[in-house]
Amino acid sequence: MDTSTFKRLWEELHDIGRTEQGGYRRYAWSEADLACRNWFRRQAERRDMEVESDRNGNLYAWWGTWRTGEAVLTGSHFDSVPDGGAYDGPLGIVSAFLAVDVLREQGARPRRPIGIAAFTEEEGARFGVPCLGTRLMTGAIDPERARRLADADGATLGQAMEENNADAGVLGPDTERLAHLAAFVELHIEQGRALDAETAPVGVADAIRPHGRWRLTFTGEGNHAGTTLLPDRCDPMLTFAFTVLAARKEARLAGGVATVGRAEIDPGATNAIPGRVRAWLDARAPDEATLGQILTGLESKMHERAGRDGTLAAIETETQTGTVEFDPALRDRLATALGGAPTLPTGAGHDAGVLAAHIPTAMLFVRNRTGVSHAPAETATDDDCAAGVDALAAALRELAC
Ligand code: HGY
Ligand code: MN
Ligand code: MN
Repeated sequence: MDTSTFKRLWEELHDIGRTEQGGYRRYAWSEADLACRNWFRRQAERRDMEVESDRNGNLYAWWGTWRTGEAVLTGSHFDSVPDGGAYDGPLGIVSAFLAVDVLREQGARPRRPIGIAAFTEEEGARFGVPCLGTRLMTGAIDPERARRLADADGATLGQAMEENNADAGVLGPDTERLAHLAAFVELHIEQGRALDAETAPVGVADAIRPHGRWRLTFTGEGNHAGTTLLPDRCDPMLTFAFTVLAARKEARLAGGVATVGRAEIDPGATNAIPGRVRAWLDARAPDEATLGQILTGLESKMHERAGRDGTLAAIETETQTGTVEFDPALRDRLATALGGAPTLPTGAGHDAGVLAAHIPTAMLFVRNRTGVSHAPAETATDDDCAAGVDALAAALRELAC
């Protein structure tokens, strides 16, 4: 793939959902998401690929008709975390269209249908459940629960879909399409720096480490910041602050990671002791036992501290994903097809992680020299991205031609 060809298509998405700080705010069913969807449709039309949207709001472009065969699907997601980078998600979709171009320039005549997917709400940034589009597709979430998921303004997924003329009444498993998928290969920017150490532009994933999201609620007594004596306070902010530090310590001691990047303080007044603090914990570990150890240790220390603060603390699991082992035969077949590409695990969740329980699934990672992701500074070189397109074309050729 010629780097300038990659750059030209890549830059078509540059301004969609971009903030002044240079990050992206592309939330499911938002204006930015619709602009990405329209871009997707134009790319498909330019390539005479049939476009369809499934019952869950996932978009597909097809080279060949999937209903007749065992299709090979690639693709990723458009949506971002707040102020996320440009590459996490969109790189997999742009690379997929360019990989189709490479195959066609090579005169490939696929014996299987090839599809490109844009899965909805992978980050869970708007409705709180990551990989929502593939969880719905595979029956991993109750459609009624999904319909009622609400964003920060109280708008539900159902309402957001209806506003965009998408029928939220049909959300649910997509068994027919799943039954016609022989494999799914997702190309994604690496979220880490392992490939830089390997001096390899592209790697093949072997596993996704266990991870999850927990909602923390700390309840105390709202009161006056100036007139309430310290011994008389039941301040949930103290319990919250302690819990954030305890999460970090439990993770460090156990060999995992824990993050609290989002909190809501009620009422959020400078001169009032808060009545309630809600926060979200993201914890990940090399294995499920370690992840469990982090949560157990944290929960007991959190309650012990709440007792001292005179507050109440609660922890609720929002999503939890065990270790995902990608199909070893597919992993090795692609690593060989890519000339012996390195294989590596990831600590990041992906739609591929959801689909891996249903169909043979693989991921290709494109080198990220700084490892930064979920931040405006996320980047990959055009050369490495072009190498990623060639790798994806080779993978599709190996599986579909
Ligand atoms: O949060 C994740 O691991 C992924 O980037 N959605
Ligand atoms: Mn992400
Ligand atoms: Mn992603």
